[in-house]
Amino acid sequence: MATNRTLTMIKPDAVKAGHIGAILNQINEAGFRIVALKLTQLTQASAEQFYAVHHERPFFGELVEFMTSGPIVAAILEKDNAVADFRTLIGATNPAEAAEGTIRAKYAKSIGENAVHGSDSDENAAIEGNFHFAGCEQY
Ligand code: FUP
Repeated sequence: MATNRTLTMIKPDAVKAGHIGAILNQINEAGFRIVALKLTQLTQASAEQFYAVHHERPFFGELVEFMTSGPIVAAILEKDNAVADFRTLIGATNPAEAAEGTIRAKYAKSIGENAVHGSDSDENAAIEGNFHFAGCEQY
């Protein structure tokens, strides 16, 4: 079933650099409604679970290390066509290839430390939203 929701994380690099407010503002200005929001930190086990699809990739260890290196902001966002529109808003995985004005072009340091996550499908948006938030935390 298609939904109008996506899951984002403001990653440890962007939180450490003080970009939470600017990134949430850009998300709001782009027309997304915040359904759920929290500052939290992934554990080794929860990061490995979240990124299980990448388990065999050569960058998996670095990815888990980075994502557990400090707090993140997790949020569920709602908008028509949320998954695709949010991926447009954040830009390419590699900030060197991200379109001008996108969140990754503005705030990401590298392909590994790339400021934000965005779900890649409606199915994963639902899984990832429920990974971070209980039903009673989703408004
Ligand atoms: P994206 O959907 O744009 O977040 O990108 P992917 O699902 O392909 O990758 C998930 C995360 O793995 C990225 F955010 C950063 C990390 N990654 C690397 O560190 N190196 C790579 O070559 C590709 C991804």
